[in-house]
Amino acid sequence: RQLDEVCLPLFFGWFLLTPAQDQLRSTGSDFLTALDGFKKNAVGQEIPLEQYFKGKRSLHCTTKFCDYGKAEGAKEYAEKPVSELYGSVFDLAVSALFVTPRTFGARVSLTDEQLVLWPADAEKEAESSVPGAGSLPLGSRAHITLGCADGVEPVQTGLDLLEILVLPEVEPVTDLELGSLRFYGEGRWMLELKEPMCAAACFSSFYK
Ligand code: 2AM
Repeated sequence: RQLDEVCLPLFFGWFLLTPAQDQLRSTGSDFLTALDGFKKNAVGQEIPLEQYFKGKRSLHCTTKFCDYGKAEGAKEYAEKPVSELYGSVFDLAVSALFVTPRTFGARVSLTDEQLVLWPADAEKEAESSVPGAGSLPLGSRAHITLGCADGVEPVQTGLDLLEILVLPEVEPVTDLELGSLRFYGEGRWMLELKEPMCAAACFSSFYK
C-alpha cells in the first residue's frame, strides 16, 4: 500500500506542447497590455499587470491534485480511464482569459471526451471556499494558471474562476481586438475570446 502511495504524482493534468505554450503566453501578454490600456490599476495595483503576475512554470491544466496520494480520492482517480489515456495528446479549447487581484488564468472548455478525465468532485470540493461552486457544471473549474500575485498559490486560480462563474452574467464593458471584456467587481475581469484557442496538450502527471 505504501508503495502505491509513493508512486502517485503531485498532480495529473494536460501539459501544453511547446507551440501551444508559446501561443497562449503571447495571447495572455497581449490581453494584459490591452487591459492596462483600457483601465489603469485594473486590479487595484499601480504596476503594469505583466510585472504584477509571476509565473514561469510550464503551462498545464490540472485535472486531479493527488499530493502523492495524500489527497482524497487520489488512488481511485488513477485507475481507468486515467491509466488508459495516460500519454495521449488532446486539443484543449481555451475560451477565455481572466485576471483578479490574486491570479491570471485561462479558462478551458472541456469536451465530453475530455470530461471523462475530470474528477467528479472538483467543483464540489471548492464549495467551502466558493459558495455555489458545487452547483456549476462539471469542468467549470478547468483552467491554466498563467501567473499569480506575490505570495499567492496557484490553487487560487481555479477558485477565482469559479468565483466569477457563480456571479450573475454581466454585459461586456468593451470589445477588445481579442474579444469582449467583462468586469465582475473587486478587480475581477474576464475576456471571452472571439476565437477560442486550440491548445495541443499531453495528458500526463507531475512529480517534483
Ligand atoms: P493550478 O492547477 O491552478 O496551476 C501543483 O501545485 C499544481 O496543482 C498547480 O498547478 C496547482 O494549481 C494545482 N493544485 C495545487 N493544489 C491544488 C488543490 N488543492 N486542488 C486542485 N489543484 C491544486
